[in-house]
Amino acid sequence: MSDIISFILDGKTVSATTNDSIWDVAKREGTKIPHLCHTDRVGFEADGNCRACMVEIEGERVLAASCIRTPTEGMVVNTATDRPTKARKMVMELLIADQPDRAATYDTDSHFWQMADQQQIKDSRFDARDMPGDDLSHPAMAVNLDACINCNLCVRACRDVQVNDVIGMAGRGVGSKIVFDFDDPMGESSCVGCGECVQACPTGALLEKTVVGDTRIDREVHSVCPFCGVGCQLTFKIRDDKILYAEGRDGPANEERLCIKGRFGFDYIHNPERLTTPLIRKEGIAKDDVATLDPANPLTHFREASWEEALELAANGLIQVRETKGGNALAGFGSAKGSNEEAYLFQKLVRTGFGTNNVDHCTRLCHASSVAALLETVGSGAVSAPFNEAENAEVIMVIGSNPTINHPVAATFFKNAVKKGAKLIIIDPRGQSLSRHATYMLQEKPGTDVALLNSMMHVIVKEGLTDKDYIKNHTENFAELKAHLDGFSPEAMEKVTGIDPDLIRDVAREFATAKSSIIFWGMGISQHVHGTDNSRCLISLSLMTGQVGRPGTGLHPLRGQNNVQGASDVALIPMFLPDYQSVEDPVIRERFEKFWNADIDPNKGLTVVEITEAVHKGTINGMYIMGENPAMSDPNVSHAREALSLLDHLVVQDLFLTETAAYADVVLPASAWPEKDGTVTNTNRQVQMGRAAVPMPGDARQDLWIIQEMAKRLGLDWNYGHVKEVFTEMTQVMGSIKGISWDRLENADAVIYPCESPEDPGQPLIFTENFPTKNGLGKFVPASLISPDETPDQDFPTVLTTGRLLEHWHTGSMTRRSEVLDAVEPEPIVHMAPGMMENLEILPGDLVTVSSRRGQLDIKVRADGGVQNGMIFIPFCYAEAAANLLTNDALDPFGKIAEVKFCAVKVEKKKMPELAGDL
Ligand SMILES: Nc1nc2c(c(=O)[nH]1)N[C@H]1C(S)=C(S)[C@@H](COP(=O)(O)OP(=O)(O)OC[C@H]3O[C@@H](n4cnc5c(=O)[nH]c(N)nc54)[C@H](O)[C@@H]3O)O[C@H]1N2
Ligand SMILES: Nc1nc2c(c(=O)[nH]1)N[C@H]1C(S)=C(S)[C@@H](COP(=O)(O)OP(=O)(O)OC[C@H]3O[C@@H](n4cnc5c(=O)[nH]c(N)nc54)[C@H](O)[C@@H]3O)O[C@H]1N2
Ligand SMILES: [Mo]
Repeated sequence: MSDIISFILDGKTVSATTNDSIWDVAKREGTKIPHLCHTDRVGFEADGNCRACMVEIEGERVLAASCIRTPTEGMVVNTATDRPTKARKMVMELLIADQPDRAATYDTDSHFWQMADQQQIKDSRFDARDMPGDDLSHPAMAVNLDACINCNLCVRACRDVQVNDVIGMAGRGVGSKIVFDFDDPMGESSCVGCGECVQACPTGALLEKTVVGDTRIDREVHSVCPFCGVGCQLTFKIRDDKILYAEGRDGPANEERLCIKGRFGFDYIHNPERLTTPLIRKEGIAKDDVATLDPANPLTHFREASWEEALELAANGLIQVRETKGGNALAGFGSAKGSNEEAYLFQKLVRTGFGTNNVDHCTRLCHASSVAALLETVGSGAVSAPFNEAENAEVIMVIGSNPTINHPVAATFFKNAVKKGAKLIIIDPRGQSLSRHATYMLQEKPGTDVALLNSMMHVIVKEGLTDKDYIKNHTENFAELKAHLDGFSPEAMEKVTGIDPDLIRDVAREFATAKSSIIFWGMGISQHVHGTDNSRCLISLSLMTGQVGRPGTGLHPLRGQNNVQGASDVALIPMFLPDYQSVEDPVIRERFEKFWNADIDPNKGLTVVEITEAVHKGTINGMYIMGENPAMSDPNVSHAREALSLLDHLVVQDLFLTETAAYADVVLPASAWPEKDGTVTNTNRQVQMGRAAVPMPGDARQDLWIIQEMAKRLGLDWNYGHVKEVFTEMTQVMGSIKGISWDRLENADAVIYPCESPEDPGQPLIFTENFPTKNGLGKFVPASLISPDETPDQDFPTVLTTGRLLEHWHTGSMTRRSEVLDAVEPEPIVHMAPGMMENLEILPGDLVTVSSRRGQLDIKVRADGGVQNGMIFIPFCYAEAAANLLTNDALDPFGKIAEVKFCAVKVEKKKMPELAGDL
């Protein structure tokens, strides 16, 4: 049977594939059949429940719902004849009967009313059913079931697309309605606020709260989400220069999906605490006098200044250090939250204006160890395949990563794949919401991944499950690894990992024998003193089973910040020039010196935590920090804060008076992502176009402008007119993006690299033939067991692990200033196992004091069955209980990443102050 059939639609012969519905073909032919319960967005199955799209098929007694009916050869279909037209109008009229008065409805111009207008139906002759009214319990979304037509789109959005399974149908007949969980108010249900239901709702029964009663939008701007590395394309919906909400766009990474931050989390840019004018530290205010500083009222410590004065002072302070102590007494932290162009100019400024390679950014605290291992073994730090390849994987392994919280849209694709039959292996000391979709959940002891992964590889080798051809043709050093693995039987490792040897064997067999297995990993792997070893094991596992370089296979360290991939690519790192070209290689260096017309220091620079140390030692005296908040995000943060206070000169360029800016001599108010044009590169290596949507507040300026003004004052002769000139310069020095031009990106919105020529569509899968190493081979590097740097003892018997919450971004500077996001998670909490709470005689909501060798804090307790006994979890977004006061700054020797996933602490019920005397 041929895949293409032809049939007659309204008298015209048309063709269709066997996947098309009549509705699809009609749409293609320009015929607008009304539709309510149907959308052709990816992930939504047709349901055919509303009957708004009925058509007539000759020879059939009853009308057919065109959205679920597939045409067959020779079929004669009429959409515009009397019978279906009348039937469709009747459906609309019946539905309107149940609608609230149009003028009073949440969305007077909803898809529903547009469909009614299209059929010229205004009123109804029928009686209304009585439905419950408003549910305004959720901070971001309003529910008005009165307008609901039970079309089921929200149920499918929640169940099939995002796979959150919160919304269902309940009741019968006229009493049937959608419910959240067990008919809970939305705000009290397990809803994660992704808003997929709102985007799908055709009637406004579910609507963004910001537009209830007035859905007018002045403008729409297509851009990318500035939160995580997934890089969701979105459309900002703007009225009166305010972003009211965003809608998912059909980007290659997100296919129209978003999460709570990307849909509802943009009001941080309109927050009254935004910096709107340059600030200069007042005479006589000590650097470490931060306790009384209120970010809403900086004028106690700073005075307002003109841009001219602030820039002069900012640059002169740096020049003074450069002239008295040399360029290596300066350092810069650039930003992974801004654009590629900003990051490129920032590192160029530090290298050629300061005269040092002391330039780094948050990647050091993030995937530095993963990148160190990847560069060493396979010659490239980028992911080998987009995360969307999960779709083609038989086995998906998620290790040390909590994607429903941290890469929520990527997680939806993992869940979709599991629904279609993929097996999911999760390896994490802590349970997570993805666990319920897992085939295998290996809840190991924290910090034992080398033991666990080596024991998996031991099984694979002993049982002969390696891919011998792959090992022979594509790798080196296997013999050494094989010998090394001898001592790592699952039985021997059980006491280290706590995992049943049989389970290890099952998982090892599944991974090795699947047609395609893919690995996703995160901070649970990288943020350890043995982070590089953890990654080496993952790479070895992939290589020995040949699970790389084909569809559905690969190595994917899920990148965190929206532009951490891009910031690293453009060399916001101390050891490389753009495209990971060693700064210590004289040939490469000379090429850049010529191109930039400036000298470059031949020594690699210092990394984030090393810079803090150098400040303490007095060898670094001046810093320029743009779009990073180390006074919250650095490990052992008291030590890091002290370093900031010791600097002779500190310039901070941010949106807010952050904990870091509190130590600055000069604060420069900058542009937020939705206020600027520029490109970003997501975890998939997709370079995407961001566009300015709204103006900057007050006298805040573009980051790109500020960097250039600083450069000028530091003696550099730069003349970039438009941001695209910076991008074009990048393409001249970076082979990876050589084929991507600004114009191409303006049209395509996303191009994946490596992309060698304007004709090259870009390469989603890499390592298909060989590895970008000198000999083209991937290298096995054995890893031995190393304990965490600080293990529990009598004084500090509990393990502290730190990380994130869905609603908050890192140090909270942005999301705690978003009303919606802060409303969901408003206060510091420590997550603790119920068993441990019982031992400590603590109830949820009680205050505890958590202390480590480095600091202490008071924090409220939340019961969390996912956390192991003997362990606690604290998110690091809360300034009033900063988790990094406690963490350990011991470093992985290769990646120079700190062990923020493991340190020893003591937890005590908070002692209330004794009341003085009798009352
Ligand atoms: N909502 C939100 N999303 C974010 C961010 C944010 O701040 N907020 N930040 C972004 C950034 S920059 C990053 S890097 C990513 C981080 O995203 P993830 O890598 O998912 O980050 P974490 O939550 O820090 O840690 C991941 C997991 O590691 C586990 N873990 C801890 N110790 C171990 C261990 O010893 N072994 C194993 N196997 N697992 C362990 C934790 O239990 C946790 O589930 O998120 C990005 N997305
Ligand atoms: N305990 C613990 N500590 C950790 C981690 C952990 O898991 N546990 N994770 C580590 C990881 S993976 C990371 S990536 C780091 C993140 O550490 P940071 O990068 O320091 O954290 P952010 O809060 O993302 O800081 C970004 C800053 O940039 C500002 N900003 C946002 N957009 C712009 C812009 O367009 N222009 C300018 N000029 N400024 C802007 C924000 O206001 C904010 O102050 O934290 C690390 N620290
Ligand atoms: Mo990160």
